[in-house]
Amino acid sequence: MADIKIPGIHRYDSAAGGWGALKAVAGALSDQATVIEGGKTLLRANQPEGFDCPGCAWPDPKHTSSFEFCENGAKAVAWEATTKRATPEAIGAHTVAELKTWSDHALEDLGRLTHPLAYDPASDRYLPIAWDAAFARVADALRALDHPDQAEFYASGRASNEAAFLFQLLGRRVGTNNFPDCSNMCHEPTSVGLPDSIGMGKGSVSLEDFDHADLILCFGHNPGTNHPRMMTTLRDASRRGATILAFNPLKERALERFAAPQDPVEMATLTSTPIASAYYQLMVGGDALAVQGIMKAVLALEAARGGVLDHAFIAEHTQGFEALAAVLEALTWDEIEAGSSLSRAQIEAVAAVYANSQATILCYGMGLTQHRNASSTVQQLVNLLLLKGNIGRPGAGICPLRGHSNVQGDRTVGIWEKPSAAFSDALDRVFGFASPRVYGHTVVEAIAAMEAGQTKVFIGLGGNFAVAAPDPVRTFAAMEKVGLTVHVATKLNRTHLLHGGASLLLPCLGRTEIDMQASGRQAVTVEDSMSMVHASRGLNAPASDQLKSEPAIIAGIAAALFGPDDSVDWLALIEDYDRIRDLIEAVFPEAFAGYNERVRQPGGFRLPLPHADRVWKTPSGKAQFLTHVRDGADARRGDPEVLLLTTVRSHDQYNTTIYGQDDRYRGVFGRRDIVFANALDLAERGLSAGDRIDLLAAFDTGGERVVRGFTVVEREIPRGCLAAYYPETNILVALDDHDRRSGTPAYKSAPVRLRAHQG
Ligand SMILES: Nc1nc2c(c(=O)[nH]1)N[C@H]1C(S)=C(S)[C@@H](COP(=O)(O)OP(=O)(O)OC[C@H]3O[C@@H](n4cnc5c(=O)[nH]c(N)nc54)[C@H](O)[C@@H]3O)O[C@H]1N2
Ligand SMILES: Nc1nc2c(c(=O)[nH]1)N[C@H]1C(S)=C(S)[C@@H](COP(=O)(O)OP(=O)(O)OC[C@H]3O[C@@H](n4cnc5c(=O)[nH]c(N)nc54)[C@H](O)[C@@H]3O)O[C@H]1N2
Ligand SMILES: [Mo]
Repeated sequence: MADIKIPGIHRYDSAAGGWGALKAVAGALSDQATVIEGGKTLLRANQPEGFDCPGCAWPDPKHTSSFEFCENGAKAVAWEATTKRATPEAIGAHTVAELKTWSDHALEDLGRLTHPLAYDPASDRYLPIAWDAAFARVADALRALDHPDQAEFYASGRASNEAAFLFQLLGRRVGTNNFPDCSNMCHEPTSVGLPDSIGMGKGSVSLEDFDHADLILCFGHNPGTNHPRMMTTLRDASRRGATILAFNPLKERALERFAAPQDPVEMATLTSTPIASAYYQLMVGGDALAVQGIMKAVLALEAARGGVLDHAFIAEHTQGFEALAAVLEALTWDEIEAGSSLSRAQIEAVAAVYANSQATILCYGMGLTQHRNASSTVQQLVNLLLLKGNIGRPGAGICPLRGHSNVQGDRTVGIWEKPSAAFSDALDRVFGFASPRVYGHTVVEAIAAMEAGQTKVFIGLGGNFAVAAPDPVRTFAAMEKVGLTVHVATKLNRTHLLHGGASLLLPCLGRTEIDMQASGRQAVTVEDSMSMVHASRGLNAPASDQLKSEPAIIAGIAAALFGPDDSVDWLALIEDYDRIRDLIEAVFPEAFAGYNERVRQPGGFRLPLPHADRVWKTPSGKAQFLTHVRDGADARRGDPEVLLLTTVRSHDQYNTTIYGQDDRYRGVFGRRDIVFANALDLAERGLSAGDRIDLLAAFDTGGERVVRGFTVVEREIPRGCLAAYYPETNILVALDDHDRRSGTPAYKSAPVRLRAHQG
């Protein structure tokens, strides 16, 4: 294989997991000098009395199991529990201009922020500031707004329910619904697409359902890297004889084979469990047509032999079947094959397996949601399930794999730019004010507002807004027009360095740390991908005695803004987080009934999921088959020269946090400046594996959006498709290229051109 000669590119022949995973953790821990502290910390992740692992949102069996080993969870914990410190001296030793030249890795690798800092324009440095002075500056800036919509309240999904609830209350009391959040870049097509179909923007399955499914369909997610604890579930299902079908342009090792690092037999014998029974390498963005093809073939099987569809379910529980059948009838196999790059025979094989399945679960991730028509594609997935009544019964259902460990919970408690009327009314009732009804900004809309010079204050509750967003040419410039930027953060990142001259860095406690308040040690709560709410308690000493908890920082700002006579006693809420949970319960009396009591039960509790009981909260009271006239979502815009670039996570990163330079399961070591390509596409352009190339955004009239000097690596990937790492290639994703309905950027189908590197 030509690739073998490229520096840093090797063949990875082992299964995912196994001894490689154990070695990698040892590496991550020793680098962060947390061998002892981190080791202890790890033993408490996802334990009844421990903290919720910040690595991902996959549920833990009742939070009562023995320690669930997970390499990437361990890295996330070690990165937070590091002994490195970004002290005022360490940060103040450099100008911001200097820091901007550092890599994303180097910025975060300074370690944990220890003191509140304020940007000093005279010296171009961050200098210490007292907490009270910092709160007063934020309050002054918010008070000085001409209009509340001049503020943006960004949230990343690591924040707890308690922090998120206070954050949305602060923003709405200021008077805006501008809550751009990481979900807008992630699973918004789920939050937007599923309610029209099944009345609820969340998954319907529980962990137990995986014990009863005989078929698991995996669309566009890479669990070996991004949801490693899911591998245990998939391995058990596979061993039980369940069929697992993977749909992914890249062959991901963990979906092919997995050795569980916790299984002594697999470890000792170097064996592994095959995961996917069949692997379908569809083209980037080909899912909508692939799924419609599967449905077309399923209907053909029904016509030929009967007994395939669940007619009783369709009649009693759904609307729109005939319209869907008509659209599928009209869709040609040529169109399906060309648009998915799967053959009719392959698609019919999937349909045959599906037709015979008694209980099917469909899982999906970012490979599905980050496209120009993603909300519609999510609805096609639901259509497929509805055909056989695969929602709302044991062993069946839809399973969106959420990203950040509490992104779902943040939305539940109100981080949403489009609040429902019921929610707004409840807030007004509980807090006695008129909350804003005009919808606020998504991430993409927030960037537009900043670009237009409308934004005076940006407050970020975690995250790395500008680096996570598309098109840094425009986004970075937009960020530098904001009057005051405020970041509640654990570590320094590039977004913190982009501001319009006034900026505050407010360091907070992480999940792993003890949160001590007036009434004693506090727990926070989080919701996993399957709507289980449970408590999380840190156990490490805080990284610095200056840190405040996220809820305390938000309350500090609010108290400074609204004064001591405010109707909400912000500082009293912080003394005991039970009081915040009581308020959440007051706003959501059904979902969170008995919150404080139930969250103290081992494993917590499950939020109500009507669709899991076949109660459809749609206007018609039925689940809807939804069809979509082809909505011109062709990202290539008919240009055959244009390739579609999908941007993915490596094994050594957490979103914009780059732990290391390896991507072990894809055989990439010590580098990230590569692009995976099909050999024929290279040959056609006179290129070969190992060549240095430039990637140009295809429809960029400014000509500025280029990635230069990457190396091409030949991979088995469908013609016309490329894959590279995020965030290095975000410059190729246009801000205007997003799912029309949800605003989620099309990070997974950026139209690009490839040329030999021009030095
Ligand atoms: N260790 C670790 N864990 C994480 C994260 C992390 O960065 N690191 N991030 C967290 C977050 S916020 C999220 S959202 C999740 C992300 O978890 P995933 O959804 O697994 O994330 P990605 O790496 O973006 O890629 C998804 C997969 O989609 C495939 N893909 C790309 N384009 C397409 C397509 O057009 N169709 C199909 N069918 N597949 C496609 C890619 O090849 C890749 O295997 O993980 C969470 N957990
Ligand atoms: N090209 C491309 N772009 C993408 C994606 C993609 O697949 N491709 N994926 C998108 C997705 S799915 C997502 S979710 C976004 C991620 O967008 P974000 O959620 O904004 O980004 P993160 O990289 O997760 O944020 C990392 C920062 O969070 C802070 N942090 C870490 N822990 C804590 C904590 O406990 N509290 C606080 N207050 N701060 C903390 C640290 O300062 C750290 O630098 O990126 C999106 N961007
Ligand atoms: Mo995400």
